Parts: sequence; structure tokens; C-alpha cells
Amino acid sequence: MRNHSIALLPGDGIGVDVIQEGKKVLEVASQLDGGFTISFESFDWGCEYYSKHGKMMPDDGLDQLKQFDSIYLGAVGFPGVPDHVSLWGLLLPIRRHFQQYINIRPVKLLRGIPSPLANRTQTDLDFIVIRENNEGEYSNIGGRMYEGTSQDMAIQASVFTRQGVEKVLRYAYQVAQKSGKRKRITAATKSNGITYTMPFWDEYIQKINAEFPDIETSIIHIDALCSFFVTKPDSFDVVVASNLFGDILTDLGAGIIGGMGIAPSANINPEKKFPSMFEPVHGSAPDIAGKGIANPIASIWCASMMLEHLGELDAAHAIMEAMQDVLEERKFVTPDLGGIASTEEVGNAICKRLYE
Ligand code: GGG
Repeated sequence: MRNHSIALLPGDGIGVDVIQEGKKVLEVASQLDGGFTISFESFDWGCEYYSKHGKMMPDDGLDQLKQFDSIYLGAVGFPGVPDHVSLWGLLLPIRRHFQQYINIRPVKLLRGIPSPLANRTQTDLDFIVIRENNEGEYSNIGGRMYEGTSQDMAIQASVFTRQGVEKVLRYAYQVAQKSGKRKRITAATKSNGITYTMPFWDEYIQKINAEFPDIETSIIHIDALCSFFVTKPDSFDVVVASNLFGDILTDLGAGIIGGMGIAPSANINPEKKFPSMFEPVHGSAPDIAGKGIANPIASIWCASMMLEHLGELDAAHAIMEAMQDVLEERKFVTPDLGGIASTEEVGNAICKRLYE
């Protein structure tokens, strides 16, 4: 029997609420499948850990995570801990240390969720954003000078390497090639305003495109692309973007598929040399944390993506179907989707549906 070991990092705020439901669904899916088991180990790292220890995870945290097949993360960030500390103390070191240089974020309208865009159906809203996940604008290289004076200034570099850019672009083209859809790449740029890194990015798009002549490619400025996400979402198949552009685009993507409570993401190490990490796109939402009203759909969708990555395709598919059946029934949906169900009730309904 195959066993998959999962490191659970619920993190902060609603991360704790939603990961609990995802774990339950994973347990049921593995029992029903019968071909594999899942073992979990939970880590209390995050902002509360930071307030006790002055760091988001222990010094050997990354070493501890290395032994797992996958990492399942909730959310990071809580008032009282500066945002950059929670990101650079836990989330980003994991992405970088484990070479999770691909961030896959599906923008897909689920069955049972009405589109916030007028007259759009599931066929119109079904594409993937691939975000470069290890470099770009998230460089942490820069500095601050003359703080507290009238010359106060800050500078931050963006880092685009040939290796990093080629790897994410090639991955995106491979996904487009396998896609049953239009075999089309849309690449986000801003080479009219950002005069070194973005032309560099565009140049490598042309280069990698030459390896995939059957794939149609459009390079679109990020500002226009935001507008097209809303006005013509049906024109996309695979969208590829730098770290920051991808992050912004996928919050917009979450908006057009029903909100932040829905959108999943997978931080992938394609070589499978290191564990990949699965986390909802949303943050820790401290205002609703612990109230039992957070939507667990994004984290449960992440659970399905994790199983798919681990090769458990039937169980991954079963979760997606059960989740959409429950959404379609509309009996157990959380307040963000117009329902009155709790986080736990949605999780339970999906587990029950899996048994049926
Ligand atoms: N679900 C993980 C989380 O808390 N994300 C919040 C966030 O700000 N992420 C930034 C990023 O993905 O770069």
C-alpha cells in the first residue's frame, strides 16, 4: 500500500479553520480509495510561534519538512507581526529552499458557483495561471536610507535570471501543449515601463516559443491583461507571469470565479526532488478567524491538487466531484457564497458526499 506523508502547516487565522476541513476530506478520500494511506504531522509554526520564539519556525524547520512527500499550508500573517516577517519567515523560505519555482493557480469556475461576471459559464472560465515563484520582484534585495529625514528613501531590486525565466516559461509551454484546449500562451509583461527586466522576460518568451511552434503566443501588458481577465476570460488557456504580476493576477482570477474563498494554488518542484506545497491563495483573514465562517473550498481544492501531484488521480477527481456536488446543492455553502453553513458543515458535507 502506498503511503503519503504530509506536513500540515495550518499557520495563522483562518488557515487553522480551513486546513482542518481539508485534512478530514483527505482522510476520507484515502479510506475510500483503498490504494493508499496518508500520514499527517502538524506543526504550530506561524505568527503565534513568532510571538513566543521571535521566529516563524525553528532553525531546523526546513530540515524537518524535507522528509515529507508534501506540505499542506493554510495561511500566514496576523496583526502584530509585520507582513514581510510572516512571508519571509515561513512561506517564502519554503518555496525557495524546496525549489518550488512553479506556482500553479487554476482560474476555473466550479460547478455550483454562479460567475460574478454576467452571462459567463464554466466553459468561459477555465484557464491556468502559472506564476514564477522564486525570484522576480520578490527579491529581498534593497535598502533604506535617511529614514526619519526629509531625504528618506527606499530601493528594491527585481531579479530575473535566465535559468529562472527559462524554467517557468518552458513549464508553461509544456502545460499548454498538454492542454486539451486552445494550446495558447498569454504572457504578462510591462516592457513599455519596465525597461530591463520585462524586455528580458519577453526575449525569453520568444526564445522558448521557438521550441513550441504549434503554440500560439500573446504578450500582453499587465494592465491590459487585468482588464481582459474580466472582459474576455474565455480567450485564455495558460497565462504565465512573473512573481508579483502572477500574484496580483490570481487575486483577480479568484474574484472572477467567486472570490478568495475558492482559489487554490500549488507550489511545485517539478523535478519532485523536494516536497511541493499546497496552499489556498487567500490569506489569514484575521477578522473572521475562529468564527467558523471561512470558506474551506480553496483548501479542499488544494487537497485535490496535492493528491493529483502525488499520483492519486482517482481520489483527486473524487474530491473535485464531491465538492462541486455540495456546491451545486447549495445546502451547505458559507456566507461569502450567500449561504449560512459553517466551515465545518461544508467539510462534513463533502466527506458525506464522498461516501455516497
Ligand atoms: N495562503 C497563504 C497565504 O497566507 N498567503 C498570503 C500571501 O500574502 N501570500 C503572498 C504570496 O503568495 O506571495
